[in-house]
Amino acid sequence: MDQRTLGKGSQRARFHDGPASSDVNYAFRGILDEFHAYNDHALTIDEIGMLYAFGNIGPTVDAGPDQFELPPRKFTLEGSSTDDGRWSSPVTYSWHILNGPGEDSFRLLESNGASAQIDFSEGGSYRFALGAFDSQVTTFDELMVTVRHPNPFERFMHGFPAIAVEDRSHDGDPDGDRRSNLAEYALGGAPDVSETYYQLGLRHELVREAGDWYAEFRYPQRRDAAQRGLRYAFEVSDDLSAGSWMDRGYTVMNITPMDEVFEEVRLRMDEPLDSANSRLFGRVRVELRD
Ligand SMILES: [Ca+2]
Ligand SMILES: [Ca+2]
Ligand SMILES: [Ca+2]
Repeated sequence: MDQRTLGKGSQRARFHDGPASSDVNYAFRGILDEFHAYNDHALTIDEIGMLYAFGNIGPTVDAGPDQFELPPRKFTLEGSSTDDGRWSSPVTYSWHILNGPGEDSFRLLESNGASAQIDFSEGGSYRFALGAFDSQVTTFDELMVTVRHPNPFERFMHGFPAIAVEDRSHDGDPDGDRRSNLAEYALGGAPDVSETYYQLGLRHELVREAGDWYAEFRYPQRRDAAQRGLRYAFEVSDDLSAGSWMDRGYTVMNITPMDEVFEEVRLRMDEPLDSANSRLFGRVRVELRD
């Protein structure tokens, strides 16, 4: 091995030659293999190990598999991570949106460790990143999600973000007004407000013509119902029992615009009322073709 000159020794430096107290350069004559000094003491093997890679290896993080053509509703992203335990354990997680269709296109419902529950309201492509932080180093992994575009009913329900995701179906009735979400959508109701029949524009009256009494009914319908695949069927019953509803002959008298979105249908039963059938109930049944 070549003889090398180390830097100036200090009074405390010890080499093979023993203590040196001079302030002069001197030749090194031993074999130098591995030498670490820090804060005036020789490092232990563990401390030496910690110096490598700055003593820490960043977490390995996996944001989970890419997702394609999800329906526009709640979905849980499941990530994971492993780490060497330094500098602190467990690691902390953070989810980030890198790009998406727009600001209001999704909501983060809940984030718990490496998983995140997201409510998607717009179709398109999203890119998320999951970060794992071991209190010194953050590492990221990315995830691609595509969401199909919501249909008009789904878009309507997204207008009521306070309604729980599981209450958003056609048949759901989160406001308990015995009108399904689909009926609210079709008749102009709010699925989170309990409306009376009158508030919703459902009316009935008796009209007299040529000595006979006829029942008339009015209800709102969407002006673009056909484009939306909505169909309104009017049925009547004498006693409201489940099996008694039937399609009985009627004539649409007129259809009057109410506003930009809705119009009022007025129909008259073809059969005049007689004293024998003193009660008649009407209802609108709504169907949606997908
Ligand atoms: Ca680490
Ligand atoms: Ca309802
Ligand atoms: Ca309602």
